Amino acid sequence: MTQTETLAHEPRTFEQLIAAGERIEPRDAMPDAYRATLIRQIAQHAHSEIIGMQPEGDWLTRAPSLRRKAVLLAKVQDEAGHGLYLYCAAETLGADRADLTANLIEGRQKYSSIFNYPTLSYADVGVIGWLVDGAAICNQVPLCRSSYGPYGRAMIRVCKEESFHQRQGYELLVTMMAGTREQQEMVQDAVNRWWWPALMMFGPPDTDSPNTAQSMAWGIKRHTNDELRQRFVDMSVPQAHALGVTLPDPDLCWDERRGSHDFGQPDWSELARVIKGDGPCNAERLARRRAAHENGAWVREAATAFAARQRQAVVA
Ligand code: BYC
Repeated sequence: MTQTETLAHEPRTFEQLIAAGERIEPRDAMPDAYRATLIRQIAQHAHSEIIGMQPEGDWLTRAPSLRRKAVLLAKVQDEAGHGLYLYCAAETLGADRADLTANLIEGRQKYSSIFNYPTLSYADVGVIGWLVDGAAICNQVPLCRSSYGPYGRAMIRVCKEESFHQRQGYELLVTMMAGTREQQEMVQDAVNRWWWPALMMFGPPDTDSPNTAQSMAWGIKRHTNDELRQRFVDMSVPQAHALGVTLPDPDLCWDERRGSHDFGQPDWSELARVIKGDGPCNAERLARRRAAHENGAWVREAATAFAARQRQAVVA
């Protein structure tokens, strides 16, 4: 066997796989910092999906028709499923699911700022679908090509469902905009309240984002926060126009030279406050998650006892 043939069979290093644009799988060696960054991002993402059930879940008992209730129920259940795919992806990195939950409810790990704002009317359900799921799609479609295999594969399934979520939101808003003046005003009011928080979902500006450069070098993130924010604005402006609503930004205008929209900056101090736990609903969201965890203790105990009994039966 020649030396070249021997080398061809040697497993490639982490750096070689990343340089070749190939996926890292759980069995592959990886730097501790890569593993830690992925656990941080995937855990935050999973927590966001689970906490993200609350703002819309609040409207399940008040949906205006059986059809709207069935659609909303399906969407909220999908978010639970997304959380589960993502917790599983984190487990492939050696994270313990119970630890991740403890980190969330004890405030050691973050979740998306967007879910710390209240839902004040049924128009909010439509606007969350349109803008929040729209922002999530912009952010998550590139994550389907993330360098870590289990994360990228989970994202493919999540994105398919997010696209249904966005359409149901937009369809609800189209219906309301064809309704009474009061309904149209409810939609505009919801857009005014959610537009800036939706822009903040993409994270701080690139100049203030400590993690982006390394995450891009490792192929975890494929675009910077500002690139994705720009993509979202360019996508949303014609949709707002078609809907007949105004986006609450006096600086929003088409820049012929760049072939993109110029837009104003969100209040970055507000994002910092909400991330630190001082948003309108942070305390309420975490309290509800903590209560759900405590109320579910008997289910976990029963499942653990059942699994132990099954193992005993196999041994016997
Ligand atoms: N909120 O260096 P940066 C959904 C943190 S759920 C809170 O730019 P990175 C849905 C950031 O974690 C969608 N924290 O960080 C569900 C970092 O803190 P640490 C959720 C934020 O990671 C239900 C620090 O600020 N999507 O769609 O490179 C119903 C510095 O930031 C936020 C995801 O989780 C924020 N907005 O980039 C409906 C997507 N922004 O950890 C819909 C996956 C930043 O250093 N995650 N921080 O202490 C990502 O793409 C990236 O983690 C981010 C941040 C773009 C969010």
